Amino acid sequence: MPTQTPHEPASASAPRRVLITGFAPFDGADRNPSWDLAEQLATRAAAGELVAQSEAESSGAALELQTMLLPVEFETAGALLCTRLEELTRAGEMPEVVVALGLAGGTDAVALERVGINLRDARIPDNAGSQPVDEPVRADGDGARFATLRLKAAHARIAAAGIPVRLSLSAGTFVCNDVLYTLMDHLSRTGADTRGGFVHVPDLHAEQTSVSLQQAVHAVDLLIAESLHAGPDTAIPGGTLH
Ligand code: PCA
Repeated sequence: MPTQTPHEPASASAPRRVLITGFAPFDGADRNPSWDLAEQLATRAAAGELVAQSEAESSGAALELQTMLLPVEFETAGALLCTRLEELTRAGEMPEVVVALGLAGGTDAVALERVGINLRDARIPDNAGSQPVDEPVRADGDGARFATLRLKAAHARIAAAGIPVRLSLSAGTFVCNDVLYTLMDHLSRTGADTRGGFVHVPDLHAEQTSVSLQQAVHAVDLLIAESLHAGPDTAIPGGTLH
């Protein structure tokens, strides 16, 4: 009889696949907490410690979490993610959930991004020296693409865990917005049965950070757990008046 690790489910049903992306450092920084967060999630998954795992395993399936490091470059970040998704599709290993992570310096809460817009307007050059101003992400694309993660259900759960969190209506106009727009555009055009979205985190390594790395790990874990559930998001008010 083959030996089983404690984290392997008893049944042989297909794994629940999740892809997490994080970014390389940019703007002169020597690290990007979004990548540290992705790596922490992978470490915790390997140890069988994620809430998303215990919820997936209760339905008899293992959770398989992959990570991918993205460059902070307009021309390559979204394209590399799409190429990876195409490869996974060909291999029959398309993830059910894709969560892209990025740093939003100077913020004080985990931001669950609701929308990517078809606009590039860079205040600083990206890591390839490119600084597009008022250009579309995709010339023939729709104006906006919406995240399909269960953001409101996740928001409620993350807030209940005491972690600073907000629903956000703008991921900015730099490379993070590009990746969110490109991801959702790809999923929509290919008709993939995959939920996708983006999370901005504060500088988790700052001395005075309002969100610790461990809190951010827990927040994204709860977002994954919620997003692996079938059905529409919870219909609770979460918009803004202005
Ligand atoms: N944050 C930037 C790009 C990479 C990152 O981590 C952004 O918010 O666009």
